[in-house]
Amino acid sequence: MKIIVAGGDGFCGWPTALYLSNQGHDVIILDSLIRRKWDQELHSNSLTPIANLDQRITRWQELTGKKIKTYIGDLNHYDFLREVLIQTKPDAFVHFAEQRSAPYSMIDREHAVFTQVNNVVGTLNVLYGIKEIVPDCHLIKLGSMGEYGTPNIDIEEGYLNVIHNGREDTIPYPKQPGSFYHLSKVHDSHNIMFATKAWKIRATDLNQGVVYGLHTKETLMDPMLVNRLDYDAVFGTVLNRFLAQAAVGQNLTVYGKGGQTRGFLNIMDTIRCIELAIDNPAKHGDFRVFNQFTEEFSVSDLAKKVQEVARAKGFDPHITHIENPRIEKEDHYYHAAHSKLQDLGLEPHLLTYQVLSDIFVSVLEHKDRLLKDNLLPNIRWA
Ligand code: NAD
Ligand code: USQ
Repeated sequence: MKIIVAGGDGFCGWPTALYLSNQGHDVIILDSLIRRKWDQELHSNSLTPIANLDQRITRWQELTGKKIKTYIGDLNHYDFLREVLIQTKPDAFVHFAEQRSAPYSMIDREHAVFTQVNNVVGTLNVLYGIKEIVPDCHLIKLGSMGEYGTPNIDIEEGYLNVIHNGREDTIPYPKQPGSFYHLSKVHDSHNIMFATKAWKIRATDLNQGVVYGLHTKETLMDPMLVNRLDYDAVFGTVLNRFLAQAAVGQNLTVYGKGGQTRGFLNIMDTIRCIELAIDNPAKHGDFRVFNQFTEEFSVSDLAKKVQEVARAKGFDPHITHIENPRIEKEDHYYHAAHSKLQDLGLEPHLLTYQVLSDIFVSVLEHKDRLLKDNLLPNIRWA
């Protein structure tokens, strides 16, 4: 198939593009490269030294003979997107290309506005582009488990059956997100749902949990193909952050009580879930929603797991409960359905001691690049 991977220079997009290329698909990366500029803005870096996109795809072609075409541009620029769709006529459009950090969206008004415009307008343009140029193209859009928030009832996959005043209906599951970033994902979901109904296009919204790890079979083929790994308090996600903190002898920063529970998945399962969505496309007019995670953990659980793995390697990180910079429940019920991707064939890579230990070893290899000033959070929700 011909597949556009928008956001293909990023943490999830790069290994997905390589994997799909390796499976024989004709892969096209579309990316504005803005993620690299945010590193400059935040005086931050990827823990792993990442090559530029040209070097990456050149190396990939040298190693495998497979060509990945790139288009450098912004989804917010419709003329650019339109031209890419006309030239490539994709069968599937995998959409990772958003500002994905909750703390970044909470820096100030400008960053909140930027995040919502970047994400919501970018996705709206993709919807119009598909309608106008490639109406059969399957949109596979990365949403977030955080769209649902942490309700005191079970979370379903996208929809909820409700009986109200004696009448029954199936409605979109209520959304109670916890940042302007997560809200942008909710707005995207509503726009996609409306567009699929109105224009009979086909879309899958993948409500992904927090991703951990960095390597995949393809990124391990050569140092030039290594994936990025964020550990800073703005873009680093919690488990990768704890591993980086342990590697440089810093405390593991549990925010508040640490009972915050989320769905998690290994980056290797991210790429497989995308493949499953591509291989089993949504029907025209169908707004399909999958919850994309494999296990639930509290933040405190994860800190303890990292502490155990680090101790076995001769480190002794302390777990510290620091004041929570976010407004979120720190002790709550959490039980979310996530069977649809497994029904399609996902075989989860679970967070075993060995898996965690292997990721820790990869983090240790690059620990000298870590900028300690970037570890503690300084963006507050209140
Ligand atoms: P990332 O920041 O590493 O990559 C995103 C990529 O998109 C970057 O290369 C960036 O340059 C590009 N981009 C952003 N805005 C763009 C625009 N307007 N036009 C063109 N390119 C643009 O993020 P990631 O961790 O790879 O996340 C990818 C997607 O998955 C995001 O939509 C995110 O919300 C979602 N997601 C990520 C996680 C996670 O834990 N990383 C979890 C759940 C969902
Ligand atoms: N947390 C800590 N200590 C830290 C960092 C985070 O206790 O040092 C806590 C946070 O307070 C939060 C939880 O860990 O309760 C998860 O935080 P995170 O930064 O790992 O993840 P989050 O902000 O939710 O965002 C990430 C991705 C985002 C994606 C989301 C999936 O950056 O793109 O949408 O995970 S989900 O969480 O399911 O919404």
